[in-house]
Amino acid sequence: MQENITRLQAALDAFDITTAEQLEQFRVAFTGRKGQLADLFDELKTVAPDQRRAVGQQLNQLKQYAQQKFEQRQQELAAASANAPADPTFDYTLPTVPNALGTRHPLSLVREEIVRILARIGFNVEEGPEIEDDWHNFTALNFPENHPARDMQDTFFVHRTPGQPEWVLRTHTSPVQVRVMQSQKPPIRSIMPGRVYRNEAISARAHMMFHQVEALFVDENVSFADLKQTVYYFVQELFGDDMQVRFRPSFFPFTEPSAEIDITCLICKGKGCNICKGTGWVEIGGCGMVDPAVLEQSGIDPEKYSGYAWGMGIERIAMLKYQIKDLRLFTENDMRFLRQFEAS
Ligand code: 2U9
Repeated sequence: MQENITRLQAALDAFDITTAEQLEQFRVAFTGRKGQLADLFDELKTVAPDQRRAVGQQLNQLKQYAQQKFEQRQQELAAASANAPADPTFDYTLPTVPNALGTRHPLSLVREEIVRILARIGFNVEEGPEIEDDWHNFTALNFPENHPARDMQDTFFVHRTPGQPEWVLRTHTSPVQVRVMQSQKPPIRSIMPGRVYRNEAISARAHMMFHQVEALFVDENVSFADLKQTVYYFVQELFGDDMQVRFRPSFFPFTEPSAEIDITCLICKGKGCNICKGTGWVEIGGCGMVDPAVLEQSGIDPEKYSGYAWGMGIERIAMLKYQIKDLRLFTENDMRFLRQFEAS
């Protein structure tokens, strides 16, 4: 046994550790569970009982010695590799792995494009509160007291306490235009993109929250011809030069006369398909001359000034532009949907 101990001590001393591989070889050969130290501890059973204690102590010292050597070399190797000179075979001019960038939401893309197009012809962006009073959302816009749009079914009411002012989640962005007319003097040329709310069940075609953009131009001698030219310009900038525009007579409480705006169906280019129900046209919004009563309510003299206004749903434009078939995709944050706008 003594001989074995001396031999092992010599082997431990002689073992050179200069690499990580040698460190591992040292561990396997000496200190590991099946190493030479473990073998000697097994042999302890064969030592005469009166010597066993002393030999045991010797073995423990040898084990400590081996472990210390292992740990010391391990630290030295770790320190050496931290200070190691750069790998000469590595090409530092290689491009880095690109960061995964976020994408713009399709509604933001469309809103930004609409704002850019209209900013080029002098429209500025205005914002207003999403919680509105009944007066700005309905009364100032000529909605009679019993108009169905005020009904619980269409409008989210924030307060319905008798004697308290009624607050609503705005059902359109038109109250912002009222606020602009109250606080500014003509000429007014502004657009209002923003979120609006309606008390609707969520489906592929309807949502309780969506986005609108409205345009308002108030000045002396503004006519329906000005409105039509602005819409022609806008549609051709947004959808392309070969787009046709059609105005269909309609009714809104806040405009007179009023019209719906149709454009050539983007899918069949006017030939007729199931998207446009065979008509060759799709609706993108509504428009009209601001009702003189609305101008008056907002503090603008209808004898001196006239104005046009038009409005569109941003979701509707995005659905037509990108051929999106379900409104719910805009709010679900499904990465498979959003990633498709990476390059836009
Ligand atoms: C003021 C006066 C008039 C804005 C207008 C429309 C016609 C219209 C809809 C299109 C689709 C809303 O998102 S939608 O549901 N809008 O048809 N909006 S004229 O008229 C105004 C606005 C403000 C003071």
